Amino acid sequence: MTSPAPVRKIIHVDMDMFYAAVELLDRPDLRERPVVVGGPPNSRSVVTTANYVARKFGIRSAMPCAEAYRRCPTCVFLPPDFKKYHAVSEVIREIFHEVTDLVEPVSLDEAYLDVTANKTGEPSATRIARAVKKKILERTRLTASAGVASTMFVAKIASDFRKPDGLTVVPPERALAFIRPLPVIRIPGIGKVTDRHLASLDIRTVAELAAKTLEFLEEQFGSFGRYLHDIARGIDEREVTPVWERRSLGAEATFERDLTDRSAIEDYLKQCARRVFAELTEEGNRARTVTLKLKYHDFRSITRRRTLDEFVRSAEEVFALARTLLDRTDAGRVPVRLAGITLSTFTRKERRVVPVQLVLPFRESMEEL
Ligand code: TTP
Ligand code: MG
Repeated sequence: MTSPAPVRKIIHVDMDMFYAAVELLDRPDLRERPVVVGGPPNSRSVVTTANYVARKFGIRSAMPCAEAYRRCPTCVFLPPDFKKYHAVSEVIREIFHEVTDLVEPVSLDEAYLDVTANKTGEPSATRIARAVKKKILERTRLTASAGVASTMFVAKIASDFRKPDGLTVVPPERALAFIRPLPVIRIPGIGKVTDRHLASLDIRTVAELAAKTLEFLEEQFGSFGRYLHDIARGIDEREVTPVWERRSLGAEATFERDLTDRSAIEDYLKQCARRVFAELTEEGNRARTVTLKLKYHDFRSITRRRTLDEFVRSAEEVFALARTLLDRTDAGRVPVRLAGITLSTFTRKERRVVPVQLVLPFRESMEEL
């Protein structure tokens, strides 16, 4: 007989107002001011993030900068500098890997760590999380929030529970009590649309979701229904998957208002391309496939994809490809509510062993090794 797997100990770490916090390191004079990281207010770019002072005005990620300016004309707009975020991201990843190699980065500022067995000899995930936060503060002068739980989704919700500089620990026996009163929108993967759909069914809290049967949820939400059913019961068997096993990397945003102006969509895709390419490089990964995703105003989702023979080499190239893919959509004619870019068909740099004597036709298959 095999003994049951030990309860997992998962930490989710997420930096506080990441891009803004990094910018404020260089501009401490702006600490008490509302600050947005994004293009100038008279451009069509969107807010990447805002500091907590600006959030009091209702300013959020993916909101047009013009709208942010309307809400808060005294706001300071700083242009994003991905090199800086990249550098900080590297530092925090190093800290994570001092604890465990079971690290799954979600973006430059966010990762899951499975510390069930770890390199530190410390059995308490709470103490490890505290130590990680302390190291991050010491080495980057920035704060992070962390959540500790036995499943990935509860750890993620927990890290967001008390921000900034928070630490929320949810022991397995308290997980259900912790999630049940929460509004369903707090469940990772539930956006405004699903939230509205659930509200129309009188489901507003996780407890109300848990009262529904699997059949009912599958009927309403298709395959996503199974996820909702399990999550509401605290079930999440996903495992922390280190980056080299990851298959794709993407960024997307739902706009505040549907966009019909094609160049406004392009502006957002340009930001997206920079972000995903920075993260890809950060991971030491390379990608050959660029996928453009759009959701039209009527919630129709479409994807357009292109796989190259060579790796994409720059954010500019990712953007150029996304733009040609955009030509194959109705963008500009039909209002668009969401856009995003995903990179896939990865090969790790280190693993790309292409013997020089091989002639070109073999190259494709070799790159998959
Ligand atoms: P988040 O962790 O979602 O946000 P945040 O770190 O700014 O704030 P919080 O304290 O609530 O965690 O995203 C991390 C960074 O990713 C963020 O600083 C900017 C970037 N980003 C975008 O560029 N566009 C987006 O739509 C989102 C959500 C984030
Ligand atoms: Mg964050």
